[in-house]
Amino acid sequence: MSHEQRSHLIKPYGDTLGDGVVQLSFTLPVPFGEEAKEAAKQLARKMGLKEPQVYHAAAVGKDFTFLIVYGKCIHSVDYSQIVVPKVETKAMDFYQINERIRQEIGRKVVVVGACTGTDAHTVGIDAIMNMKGYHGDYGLERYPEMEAYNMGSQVANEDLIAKALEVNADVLLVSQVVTQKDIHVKNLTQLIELLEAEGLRDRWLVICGGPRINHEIALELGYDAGFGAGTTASVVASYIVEEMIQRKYENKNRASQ
Ligand code: B12
Repeated sequence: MSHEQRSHLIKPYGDTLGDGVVQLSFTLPVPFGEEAKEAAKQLARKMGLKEPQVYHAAAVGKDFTFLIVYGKCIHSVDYSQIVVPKVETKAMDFYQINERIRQEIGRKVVVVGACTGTDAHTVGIDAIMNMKGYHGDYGLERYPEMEAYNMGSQVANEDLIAKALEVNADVLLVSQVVTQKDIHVKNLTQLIELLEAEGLRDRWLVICGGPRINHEIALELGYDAGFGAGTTASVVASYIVEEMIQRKYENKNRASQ
């Protein structure tokens, strides 16, 4: 294997490059003591860690032990083979986005968002839509060239669709935070099925987001795009605007053919 190829194989880095050192923390259902530490080391070896060492162990109540273990990972991955589908739109700022809408769309972009199903987490959708935004990045309600409707949480998919029809939306934004028993997958899938059944799927850009959502999952579930943890409104708005402009030109081209 050439040096070039070898250099793409990566593993974690602790003291010296390529030493593989990682830190694990976990709780075992046994009382604090030497047996708990030995059990942690044996588990770490089974996980592929060489020379495991217990750096910290503490009782969590009388029957549980919390442990921090260091060890050397024996595995590596070939970084040159990593492919991650993601939204490729170049992010613009608040001013550039509004200007782009004025120039290229010529009317307000209408966005309806909600955290759907039984999911009661509003903070994520608020971060994207509320006036004050998130991380110093204004939410969509602040954009003069956007009309943003935030329906809050625990919104039924049917109600989201009804609102989108009522306000003649361009975009649906769906937030899913709870993922227990894959409830997010069921819920996100139901929305797409409803849209398809009503012949509405191609009418809107449909975007989902949440801490365990990414673009790849979103595409698999039939969405146009997906955004995960740490997303800011301007990143989403940049995607919306560029995608709408691209579709506008594609439709024009199709019509003139
Ligand atoms: C605050 C909170 C609550 C609050 C919610 C208050 C509210 N008004 O939202 C309360 C106390 C009500 C709550 C309740 C519950 N919670 Co809670 N909660 C949290 C907590 C601590 C923070 C979530 C949060 O606000 N994050 C901050 C926001 C900004 O981040 P975010 O949601 O990821 O959003 C960002 C991105 O994901 C993205 N994004 C999100 N949505 C969208 C949508 C679009 C369109 C786009 C583009 C982007 C996008 O952009 C956002 C900004 O970057 C998390 C743990 C954690 N630290 O994350 C648990 C957590 C989410 N909750 C959890 C659970 C289990 C529950 C309960 C089921 C607990 C219970 N047994 O009752 C209930 C759920 C009830 C229900 N019906 O939904 C679990 C979920 C586990 C899982 N994988 O399913 C977590 C992870 C805690 C845990 N470790 O167990 N919770």
